[in-house]
Amino acid sequence: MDQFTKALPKAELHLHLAGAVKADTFLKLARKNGIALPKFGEVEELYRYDNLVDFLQIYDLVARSVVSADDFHLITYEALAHVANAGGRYVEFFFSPQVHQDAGISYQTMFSGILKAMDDAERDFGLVSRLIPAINRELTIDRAFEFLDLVLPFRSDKVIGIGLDYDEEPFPPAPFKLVYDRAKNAGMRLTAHAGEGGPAANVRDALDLLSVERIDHGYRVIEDAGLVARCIDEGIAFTVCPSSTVILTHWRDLTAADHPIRTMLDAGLKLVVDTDDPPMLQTDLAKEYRLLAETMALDNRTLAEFALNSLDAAWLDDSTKRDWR
Ligand code: ES4
Ligand code: ZN
Repeated sequence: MDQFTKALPKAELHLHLAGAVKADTFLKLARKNGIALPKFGEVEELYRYDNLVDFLQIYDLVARSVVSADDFHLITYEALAHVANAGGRYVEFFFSPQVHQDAGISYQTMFSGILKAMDDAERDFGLVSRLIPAINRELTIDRAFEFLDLVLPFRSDKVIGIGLDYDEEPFPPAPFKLVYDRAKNAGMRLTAHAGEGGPAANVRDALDLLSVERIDHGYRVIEDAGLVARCIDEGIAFTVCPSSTVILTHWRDLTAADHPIRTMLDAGLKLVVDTDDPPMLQTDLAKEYRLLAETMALDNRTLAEFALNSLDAAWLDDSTKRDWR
């Protein structure tokens, strides 16, 4: 099983860069850049939380420990090495420019370090990657438009889309409609976190108002049978993150008959298995496949189906996808 899940050619489509910083790298950067940390006895205690709000506080602290272009290069290169090690063949990953901006970092600094590491990772371990700057939905709509002003000049074959993340429960997708319209007109691909903390209506609004091409998490889609049928019909992919549900949501038991990932799978939705924040959730891509297989008694055929879905939902051109199969 270990060999099989690792060897499966998988695409990772839902990973946050600051959530992919190893604890010892976080400590090293925080020390170097004079970032004060809460008092901890052990390194392992840094990444301990049991809900999204507490998680996001540490996530922001990790992000604020990243200062120079070299720091951005380091965390990106390590994150991509980690994906490659778990058998990832292609990755589209999020990063949160606004938190770095608020720490006084320029967009040029962020993008230069990240983009160089993407090139280096492709050269060193053949891992192709694409970047998705994501809007922090907890900030204002004005800040989201400012995000576009600062991000769109970096749009390229590597910077291919935008996302919407942070705490969905108090911050639904609908107010971001005009922001997404503008990103789409500028040629950006579109995705958003929806239906994790918020209701099925947020999944529908992400599709209808934001025009997203896929949904990150999306668990609460199962509360609306009509919407489930529509998503199947339209082939909408959901990037689900098993460990993330166990640690950051109230769906803590993957063996439960009513875990939303189980229900989504049984309903016939197109699922892509992803990590969200690998070191911060003590996981990697192969481990997430394995975890689902073990807790939900899935066969290798189903795991291979997830891997095919990951390629299918990737924002790659069709000829690249054909070469890959
Ligand atoms: C995040 Cl909503 C959410 N979940 C996990 N990691 C994140 N990073 C930023 N937003
Ligand atoms: Zn996420």
